[in-house]
Amino acid sequence: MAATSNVIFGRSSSHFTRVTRIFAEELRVPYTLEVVRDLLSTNSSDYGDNPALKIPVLRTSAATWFGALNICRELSRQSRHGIRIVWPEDLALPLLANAQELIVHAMSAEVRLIMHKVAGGDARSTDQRKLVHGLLRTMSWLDDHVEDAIGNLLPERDLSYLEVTLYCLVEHLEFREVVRTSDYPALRAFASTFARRESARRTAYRFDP
Ligand SMILES: N[C@@H](CCC(=O)N[C@@H](CS)C(=O)NCC(=O)O)C(=O)O
Repeated sequence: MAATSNVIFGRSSSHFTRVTRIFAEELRVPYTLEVVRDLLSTNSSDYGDNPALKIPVLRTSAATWFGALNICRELSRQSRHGIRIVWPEDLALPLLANAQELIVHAMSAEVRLIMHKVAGGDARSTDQRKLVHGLLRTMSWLDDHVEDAIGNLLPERDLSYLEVTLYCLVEHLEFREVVRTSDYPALRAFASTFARRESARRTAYRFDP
């Protein structure tokens, strides 16, 4: 393992944070998790100096990286483990590129729904209802296409950003009780296969104390 001073600012209950932790585990890159306790804070120093007030953030001895994809790429550069990763830009088929787009959209929609609730907003407002409709249709699309999408990923891969983000999304919808995943059997089947990985077991969602 490479000696690093990687600090991930995030939460054990956050899906974007979990994406980076699964990558760190798969890449065998050490890190510590600095828990961001108050997601309503408007002080960027509470978010590892991210001006967007978002997690995750990675701080290394050399630089700071904002956002899950940037962090995964930096972890991959640090890794000596030599695994084959499929990144979003490798997804040339519309099926795969659209799936990746919809997965990240659903993750962001979920964040907006949860933050709205945490801030005491009205769940029946027009924009929130549209968000829920879009999320449910997105989940149905993903359920219809997941088998085909996974089957079209490079067979020789060890890991893909698409699978890690999809796994973190599906588990998170259930964990935060945003959407019942029993309505999406193909997504459940995908998630239960991915859940067998050591990296998934070591990063299970929980609320930080
Ligand atoms: N584009 C960012 C999105 C990160 C994101 O939405 N993180 C959520 C937690 S999972 C967050 O910071 N929520 C607090 C907020 O939206 O105010 C990424 O890919 O990392």
